[in-house]
Amino acid sequence: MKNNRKVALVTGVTGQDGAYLAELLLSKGYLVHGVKRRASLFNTERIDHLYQDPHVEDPRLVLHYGDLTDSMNLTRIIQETQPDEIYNLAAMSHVKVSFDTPEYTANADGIGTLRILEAVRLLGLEKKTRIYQASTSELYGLVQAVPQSETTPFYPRSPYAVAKLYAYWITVNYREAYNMFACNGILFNHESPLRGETFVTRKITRAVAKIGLGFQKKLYIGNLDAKRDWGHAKDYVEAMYLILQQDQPEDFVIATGVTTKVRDFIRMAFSKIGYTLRFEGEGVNEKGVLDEIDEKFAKNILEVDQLKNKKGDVLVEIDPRYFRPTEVDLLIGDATKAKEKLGWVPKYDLAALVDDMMESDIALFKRDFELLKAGHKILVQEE
Ligand code: NDP
Ligand code: GDR
Repeated sequence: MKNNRKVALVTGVTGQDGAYLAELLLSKGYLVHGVKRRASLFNTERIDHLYQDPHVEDPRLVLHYGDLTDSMNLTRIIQETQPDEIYNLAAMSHVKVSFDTPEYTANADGIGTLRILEAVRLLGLEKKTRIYQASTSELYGLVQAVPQSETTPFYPRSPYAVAKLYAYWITVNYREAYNMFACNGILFNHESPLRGETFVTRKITRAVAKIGLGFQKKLYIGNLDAKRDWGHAKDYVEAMYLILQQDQPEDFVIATGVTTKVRDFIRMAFSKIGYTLRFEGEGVNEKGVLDEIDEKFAKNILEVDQLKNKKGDVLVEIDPRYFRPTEVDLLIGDATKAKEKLGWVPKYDLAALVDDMMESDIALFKRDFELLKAGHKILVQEE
């Protein structure tokens, strides 16, 4: 604590959750230290609104160059900052990419967590510093039981999830072995206007916003039938904070308890630009309402490859390059423990999340459209 201010160290501060969490902690009066990787560009877009000139007296947000793969660097930062709380959010967080970079993912996401725990222990900070580990619903992987809670067995299905499994258990082990206040938040998917552009929800809202504005013709997508429990990142960083404010260190599932297919997220996003998306093979009942899609037929859609809107344009096309070698078919979380013990109450449901993301992406591309009209060359890159 400095000037009676609590000190937090946030790894992954340039990411979606890091940005929302830093904002939350600053609003609570914390001094926030963020670990940022060196990149050839600034790469601070998500936290630029929080930026403070490092030359000001008593800054409240301080960035440090660092990397989860560098033990000495992490140890030095922890020694210098003497944090009351560490939020370990840094990770190679893309499940599909982890199949391409499995060793790196294991190093950063798995051993990276060990490096932090061990640094805290070696520095003799285990009684002072509380640690939050960003665990994930990907741990559940191949469905063992639903809804998934703190007691559901894990069965990871990707190099990412296997690395996070190590991180989960080493966090539990350090808590039990050294009495450290180290906790896992097992967070289900959470999204926002700050979500990385290659995760499915943001990819969809960007594409749909651009299709609506006439910038893009089609959305290329992978598995339409995966089911995810999607919440809003703003709600989820509140839970991270609450987990570290408890009397006892414990692990918590954070989820909405509602699961939705990728195809239905697409449908909701298109409805925001006034399109009723009809998936190939879907009928319309006598009230003009789309029939529920038949599960057997849904499988065929992957072969048919096309989804059509009412005018018959193909707006969404399956591209197998987005399939994963092993998929997680169904996630639906049970956050009863978090609701009861943390008093955690999410403010956003899925409809409000889609609204927020669509409004933000439509505004973003309208601005790009103005720039184009004014003669600026802009590159809007998609996967
Ligand atoms: P992002 O991908 O948006 O952010 C990841 C952050 O980690 C970025 O700041 C990134 O830096 C940083 N990072 C990546 N590799 C390293 C490294 N080797 N050393 C230091 N920093 C690194 O992820 P989210 O914000 O969505 O997620 C935060 C955490 O929560 C992650 O650990 C993720 O695995 C986990 N999680 C996320 C969920 C979600 O639905 N969002 C659900 C459950 C868990 P850079 O900007 O330089 O790339
Ligand atoms: P996920 O998120 O793998 O659940 O991991 P992602 O948004 O990448 O995928 C969700 C589901 O959508 C399917 N899908 C596609 N996914 C992507 N990225 N791109 C596509 O074109 C596409 N088409 C279909 C996927 O197959 C999958 O079933 C996220 C990350 O934030 C992790 O870090 C975090 O741990 C988990 O959420 C909880």
